[in-house]
Amino acid sequence: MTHEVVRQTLPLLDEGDGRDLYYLPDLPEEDPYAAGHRTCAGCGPAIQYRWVLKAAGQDTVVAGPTGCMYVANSTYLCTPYTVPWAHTPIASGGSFTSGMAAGYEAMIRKGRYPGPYPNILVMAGDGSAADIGIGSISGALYRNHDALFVCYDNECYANTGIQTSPTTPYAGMTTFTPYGKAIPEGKKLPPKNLAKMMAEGHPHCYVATTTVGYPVDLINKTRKGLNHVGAAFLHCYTPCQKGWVYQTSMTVELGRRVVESGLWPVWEYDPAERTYSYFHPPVQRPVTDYLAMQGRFGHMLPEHVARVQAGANRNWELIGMDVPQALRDLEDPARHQRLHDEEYSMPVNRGIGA
Ligand SMILES: Cc1ncc(C[n+]2csc(CCOP(=O)(O)OP(=O)(O)O)c2C)c(N)n1
Ligand code: SF4
Ligand SMILES: [Mg+2]
Repeated sequence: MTHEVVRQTLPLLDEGDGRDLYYLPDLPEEDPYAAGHRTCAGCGPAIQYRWVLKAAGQDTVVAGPTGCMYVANSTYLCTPYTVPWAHTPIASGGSFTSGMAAGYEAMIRKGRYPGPYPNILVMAGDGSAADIGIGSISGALYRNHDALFVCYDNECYANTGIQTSPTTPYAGMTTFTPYGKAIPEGKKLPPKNLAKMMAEGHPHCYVATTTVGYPVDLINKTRKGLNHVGAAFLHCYTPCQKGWVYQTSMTVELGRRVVESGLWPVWEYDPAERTYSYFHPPVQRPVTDYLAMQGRFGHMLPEHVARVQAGANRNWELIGMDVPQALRDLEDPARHQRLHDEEYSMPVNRGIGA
C-alpha cells in the first residue's frame, strides 16, 4: 500500500507595505540553533543560521558541508542543534541532501516513517555552494528534490584562514588576494553571480537573495523556499567579522548598507511566472558608506572605488531604480580619495522603516 506524502506549510510574517522589512518582529520562541556555539562574536553566518532555523522550526533536518559553520558549531559529541543535523564533505551538500529528500519520500510512501515530510535544509558556505560543491547542488536543484539549499555567503573561505572564493568582491583583500605593487586592488576578478546562475540554470526552482540585515525577509524567504514543493535556493549575505575586519556590532548594519549601496540586489524569482521581483530600498548611498566600514577594502585607490561605484550604478539600473546624479558623478575617480582616508556616515538608530 502506498501512503500519501503530507507536506507542512509554514506561515509567513506580515511584511506590511515593505517598510516593516526593517524591524525585528516577534520571532518564534523555539531556537533549533541554541546558544553556546563557538563562532566569533558578531558572526553573520551564525545570525543567519539562527533565523533560518527559527523560521523552519522543530520538524526539520539539517545538513552542513564543511566550513566555519560546521567546525565552529560542532565538537566531538556536541552541537548547538536541537534538530537532527549531519556534517557532509564540502563537495557533497547537494548529493547528501538529495539522498535525504528521496529517502524521506520513499519511507513515508512505504509507511516506514509516519510523516509529515520534514523541512529539509542544507546550509553551505560560498566556498562550498559557489565553488567546490556547486556541481552537487546544481544536480539536486535540477532533479528538483524537495529541499531548501541555502548559501551563507561570507565572501571567502573563512574556516581555512580567509582565502578568496568566487564570491569575494572585486578589491576584497584575502590571504590569497593581498594588495601590493603588482596588484594594488588585491582581488582583480568580479564576483560570481551565484543566485542568478541558480535561477537561470534551474528555472523550475524557487530562488531568492537576502541578507542578515532584513530578518523578516530572511524568515519569509526561508519559509517560502520550504513551502515550495520541489527544490529551492536561497543566497544570503552574511558578514564575517574576522575576515572583513569591522566593528563587531555592525554585522546587521552591513547587511542593510550592502543593499542601500547597490552592491547586493535583494530579489525573488517566481518559477511559476518565471519572473524576478526586486526590492527597492528607500535609501541609496555611495559605495564608500559601505566599503569604508571594512578593513578588507582599506587599501583601495580612487580608481578602484570609482569602479565599484560604476558597478553599483549598473545594479540600480538592473533592478529598475533611477541612479541619482550624485551617484553617477562618483563614477569619476577624481571624486574619490584613498579609501582609508574616506569618511562614512555613522549608523543611526533606524527605528521602524528608517
Ligand atoms: C575537498 C576539500 N577541499 C578543501 C577542504 C578544506 N576546507 C575546509 S573548510 C574550508 C572553507 C570552506 O569555505 P566556505 O564554504 O565558504 O565556508 P566558510 O568557512 O567560509 O564558513 C575548506 C577549504 C575540505 N574540507 N575539503
Ligand atoms: S571566521 Fe567569520 S564565518 Fe567563521 S565563525 Fe568567525 S565570523 Fe563566523
Ligand atoms: Mg565562506
